Amino acid sequence: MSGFKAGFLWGGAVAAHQLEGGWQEGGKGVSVADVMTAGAHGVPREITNGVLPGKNYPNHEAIDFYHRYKDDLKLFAEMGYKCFRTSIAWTRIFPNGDELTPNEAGLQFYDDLFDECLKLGIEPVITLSHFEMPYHLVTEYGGWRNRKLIEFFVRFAKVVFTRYQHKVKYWMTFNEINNQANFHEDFAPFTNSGLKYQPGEDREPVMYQAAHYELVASALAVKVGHEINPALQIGCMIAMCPIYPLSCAPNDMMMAMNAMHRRYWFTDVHVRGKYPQHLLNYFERRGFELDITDEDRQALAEGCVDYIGFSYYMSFATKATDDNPQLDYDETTSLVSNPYVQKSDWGWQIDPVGLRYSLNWFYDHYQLPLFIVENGFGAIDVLESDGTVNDQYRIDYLSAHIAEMKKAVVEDGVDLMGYTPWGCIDLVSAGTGEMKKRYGFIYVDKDNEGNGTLARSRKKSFAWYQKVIATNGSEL
Ligand code: P53
Repeated sequence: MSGFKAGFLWGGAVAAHQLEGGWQEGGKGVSVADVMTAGAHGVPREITNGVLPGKNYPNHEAIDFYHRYKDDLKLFAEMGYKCFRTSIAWTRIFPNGDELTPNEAGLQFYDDLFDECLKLGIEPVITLSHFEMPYHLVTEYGGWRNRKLIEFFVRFAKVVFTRYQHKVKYWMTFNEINNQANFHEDFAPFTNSGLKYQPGEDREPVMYQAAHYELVASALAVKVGHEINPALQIGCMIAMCPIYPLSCAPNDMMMAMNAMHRRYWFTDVHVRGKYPQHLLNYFERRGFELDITDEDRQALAEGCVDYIGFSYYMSFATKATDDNPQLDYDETTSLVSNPYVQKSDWGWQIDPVGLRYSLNWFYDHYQLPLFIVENGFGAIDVLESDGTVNDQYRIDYLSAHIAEMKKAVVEDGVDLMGYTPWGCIDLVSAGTGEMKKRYGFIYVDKDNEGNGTLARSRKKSFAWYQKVIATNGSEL
């Protein structure tokens, strides 16, 4: 007995903008991902004003899944996937975001994609907004700082729930909605919310306002989704990096608690339909006056999610300092290196036990079913002359995480729906725009500059994961 329930959703996860390419095909509009250049570890991606000549925009072609998905899905089926998590590119359905009627060619593309999945016995798991909102909503409306976006998002959600309700049961609204807790950098505000800040602007209240509108939009989408079809399971999606105290000094512990409050209150609103008191007190102390109406409060209360989807890659650590008497958490300055764990080449702390801890943390707080919709190891792979990739380090990472996941289920009693490792086929990194930060079981021949044949080949981890699924997690 492996401990995972029958029908456990083993699979893999991707996002439209990171693999589809075809950025102008089928009437697709420009998304925020289409105006981001390639960066590297320590070199941020540039967000350009529209698509400029001579720049390298890795998402435009990505790995050309748009044309190759049938073959890629066959490889997923060969691994035994029960489900496949991807997103619907909002710009294929509403190219500018503010149209009244959807683009039929975009809708047809996802019909075909989902049909192909179902034919292979693979259940689609769909994110509505995964770092790829229409760029037009940024230039014309200022992104999610504008209340109008609620209406646009809910229209989009309604159209796709209605169209795909008999093909897609599992949905998530906003990918890693809490990334924007990291508001001092430009990446998360832009990818989460289409926010561009003015120089000197007080970023923090803008982030809270944008997140509020998204949470209202999410709640309205959950409500309308259940009205369209009560069988739909609609979840939230949280980037979980549990934050440990660097020591057991009481103030380090309080610092870690505050940090968790500041990074994970989003889940409280999604699950409980209201703001936690600590955050309302924080708004008051900081003098943030946000546009939160009674109607919004009602919407939040009526659109609670069915499950919690989350990503897990790493844990964080923090400590109290004398210059921070309120023990406020600032994601840019408050994190410290954890001396007990190793790091990836991109500085991500490798901590399998943190996954067990996270599963327990979520379940203790919310008692909702959990779905690990991302986990994985971004690494530099070497394609051998015989076409193989010996990615034992990826197998080591994933098997250690699955072993901890199993303890959370078997020993701790957590209700876990499924597990979809990130980037099950190599794709464009969200954070850096690189190809060389690879996560896949399937290698894609393409480099950071965009050269390569786009040919696919099975890595060593392919057969390993196939066996994991075949044995329902008994053999790691
Ligand atoms: P990349 C930061 C922290 C945790 C997860 O990330 C993150 C990020 C943003 O970089 O993103 C998620 O590609 C996200 C995916 C992304 C994946 O993790 O930067 O949902 O779109 O590709 C891995 O290595």
